[in-house]
Amino acid sequence: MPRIVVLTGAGISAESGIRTFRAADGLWEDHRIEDVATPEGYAADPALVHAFYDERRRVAAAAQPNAAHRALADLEARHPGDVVVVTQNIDDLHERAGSRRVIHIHGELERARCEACDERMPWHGDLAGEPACPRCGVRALRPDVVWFGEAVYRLDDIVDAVSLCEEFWVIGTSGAVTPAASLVVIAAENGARTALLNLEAHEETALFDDVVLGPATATVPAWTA
Ligand code: BJW
Repeated sequence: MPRIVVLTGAGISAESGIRTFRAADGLWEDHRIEDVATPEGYAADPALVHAFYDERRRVAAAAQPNAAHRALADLEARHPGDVVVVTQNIDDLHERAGSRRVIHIHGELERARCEACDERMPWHGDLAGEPACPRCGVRALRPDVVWFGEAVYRLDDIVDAVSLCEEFWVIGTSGAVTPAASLVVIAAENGARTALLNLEAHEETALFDDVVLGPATATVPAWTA
């Protein structure tokens, strides 16, 4: 089991040019994330939701990992087997920085899932225009991401790792979305030392043993050095 579990959120990719969700500029064409990232929102307007994710796939593909992603990859390289990153982000900047053990609790932009046959597959292009599923031929492909009300990925593995780790660090997330936001309670109850590295304090800040405020590209390299 890894000694250090790191939970990351949109804040770690902000300085790579990927917008966070709940900042003042967090709206997408006047839609809140809660309106586009739900099964109900998708059922009501699939073209809108595809446009939202197609744009984000292009932005993420053009973005580069920053010093915070690289610092976590360096930490894992220095301590093989000791570090796992659980990311809420659907971009692949941790992997491109060199992190090897990454769990995407909310899915991945570069994957699609067929709602007809449940096949999941790598996907690098647009989903607008409703391409057919290569397995069953039905035009029912959606981004392989987790929307509100849907079960997150690999929660059992994540809870096991968080329960047994010695250090639980949370980087760049508002703590507004469960179950990811509840992991700090599990870590603390099981004796891990907990740290929050975030641009600003938020409602969950009091749950952590250590709090380091500032931009991730400055705080994470210093914290992991
Ligand atoms: C920096 C920085 C810098 C900026 N340096 N820091 C009623 C109905 C249905 C569900 C619920 C309900 N009530 C509660 C729920 C549960 C719900 C939930 O939590 N809702 C809340 C909103 C109340 N959760 C769920 O539904 C989850 N599923 C679930 O519970 O399933 C139960 C179930 C079990 C079994 C069977 C079936 C069901 C699923 C949650 C899915 C969340 N999905 C999204 C979209 C994913 C795809 C996509 O990316 O589009 O995940 S929503 C969005 O929020 C995304 C993010 O991963 C997630 C968290 O956001 P994050 O990362 O924290 O970003 P921000 O913007 O909020 O914060 C950024 C932070 O960074 C800020 O604090 C900044 O200060 C900081 N920052 N720059 C450091 N440079």
